[in-house]
Amino acid sequence: SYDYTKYHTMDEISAWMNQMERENPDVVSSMIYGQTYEKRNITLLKIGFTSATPKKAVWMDCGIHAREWIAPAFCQHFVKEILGSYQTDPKVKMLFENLDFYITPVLNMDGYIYSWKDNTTRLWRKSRSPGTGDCTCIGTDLNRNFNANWGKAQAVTDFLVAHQNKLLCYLTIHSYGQQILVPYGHPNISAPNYDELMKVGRAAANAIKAVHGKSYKVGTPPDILYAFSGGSCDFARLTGIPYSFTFELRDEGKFSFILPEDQIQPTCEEVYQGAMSVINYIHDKN
Ligand code: 0X9
Ligand code: ZN
Repeated sequence: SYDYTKYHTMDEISAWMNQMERENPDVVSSMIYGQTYEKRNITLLKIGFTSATPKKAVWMDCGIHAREWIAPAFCQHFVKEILGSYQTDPKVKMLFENLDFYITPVLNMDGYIYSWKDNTTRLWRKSRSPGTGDCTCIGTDLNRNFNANWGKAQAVTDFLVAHQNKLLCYLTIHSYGQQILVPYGHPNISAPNYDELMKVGRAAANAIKAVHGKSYKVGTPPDILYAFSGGSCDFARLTGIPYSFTFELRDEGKFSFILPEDQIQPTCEEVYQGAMSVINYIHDKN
């Protein structure tokens, strides 16, 4: 069976996605919503009970940045956990009844594959599209281009705008730093529901800490990381999705992007509780 305590190649993850769909036809369907620069299909798993009435939804993407391998590992863990518990855990069952999960395990597929190529490419961050103008450089930072309309960020932009009315929550999974970031990346503007976002973020950090004792800081990027523009989390909030969070997973810098495989399971366990804390809050409020 699939080993969730190891990092997997894109081919393995694609096969795993097919398997999830095949084994859970009642609650999982896949959906292609864009193409990468290298012409791969960007695919999400839609998870939840089918319903005659329209449902609200939760978005989760992993692997915007190629080298952050723990992020796709988390998306896979999350899918495994909810599929393994919705029949027995009444809380997860209720989520399946009232919400759809839209989960993209690897958004930047081209970059992810490139980061698997060899030791010299392991730390690749961006997409693999060529730069514009006369620059010969390759790669677009997909988390700086959510207001400019190019590359792969476009597929997510289109999806979020098209589904904006039903999306309650946008979660984007990154590493590293152990942080829960709330909008915005700009130092002088704050979200209209900033206080509530901080409250929900702090509750998630407490849920994380309760699992293995790890501390995750909560705040806006300028307050606890650095100011920047064009992040997906900002775009989601600006578009009208009320709850938008960036999770920066382990660690705090010792191994940074090369998080050892023996930390996959504990990291995923704690962040699962953090994400569920956010999702349950949003579910109960709506
Ligand atoms: O710089 C980034 O894109 C993210 N950090 S990373 O080291 N994973 O590259 C931070 C994204 C935070 N985004 C918002 N909260 N807007
Ligand atoms: Zn990142």
